[in-house]
Amino acid sequence: MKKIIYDHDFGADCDDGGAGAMLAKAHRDGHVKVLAVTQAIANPYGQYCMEAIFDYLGVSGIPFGYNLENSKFSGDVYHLCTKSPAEKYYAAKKKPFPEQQSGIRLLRKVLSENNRKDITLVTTGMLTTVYGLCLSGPDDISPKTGLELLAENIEEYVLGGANFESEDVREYNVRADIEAGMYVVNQAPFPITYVGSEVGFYIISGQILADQPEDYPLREAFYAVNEGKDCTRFSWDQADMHYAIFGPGDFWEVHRNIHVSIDSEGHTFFRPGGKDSYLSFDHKHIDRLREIFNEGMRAV
Ligand SMILES: [Ca+2]
Repeated sequence: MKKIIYDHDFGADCDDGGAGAMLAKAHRDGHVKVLAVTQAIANPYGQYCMEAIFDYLGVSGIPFGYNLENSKFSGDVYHLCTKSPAEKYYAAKKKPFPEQQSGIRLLRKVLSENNRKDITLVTTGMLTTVYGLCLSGPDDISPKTGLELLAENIEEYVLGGANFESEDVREYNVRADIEAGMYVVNQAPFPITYVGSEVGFYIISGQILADQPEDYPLREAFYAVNEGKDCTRFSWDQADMHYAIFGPGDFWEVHRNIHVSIDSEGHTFFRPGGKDSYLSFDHKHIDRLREIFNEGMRAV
């Protein structure tokens, strides 16, 4: 069974939560085993809300890691779609918010205990966590560096970010933390499979959330991003997660042996001959993928 580590930036946007719901259900239904869920932003409500979605969908026992290492991404904008549903969820359950543990330390522990190159790492946010993990040195958890742990345990890294349609686009996930983006994209030695922002941009999903129970945290998150008027959104992170869980299948074409780089403003450049890959898809599949993403986000 495929093992997955998921790192996200759920908070300012809602598609990370949609990807999280798809992942929780794939775990619950025995398609994958989730080893850890971590966050790139320093917004605890984003992770509280992600934990609430997993709980709502009947998934427990997965370790969640919080960004306790830096506060680059904190403040109200990162609470937009997660604070209110998280507060309501735990208040209704009469439970305190979950305890916070360091995501980077959690990942070092999970990787050091795994000892096999069979994990899929999927990220749907800025590259802050991966960068921090790469730079982490030997400690009480492992004598190995983060780079060594990643190289020994990650079979595929599915990175939601960059853009393979236009060099004019400054894609958010690679430029939001540009120091991390330039390191992970330009210097990190491990191969990366990119799901560029042009993929999810063409698939609008979330329609099904209108019919879901009002106490489903993902439903409120989607409405919050649209000021309560609508519950649909681009499917950047769901596209990333769908490939990470199910592989190429009938939908995704994987372009291999590509060299990918970004400049200091976040523009993407790519050419043949390298360690990386990127996805594309035939737009005749848009309607079917929207249905699949909606079904993946459905609670009842
Ligand atoms: Ca995201």
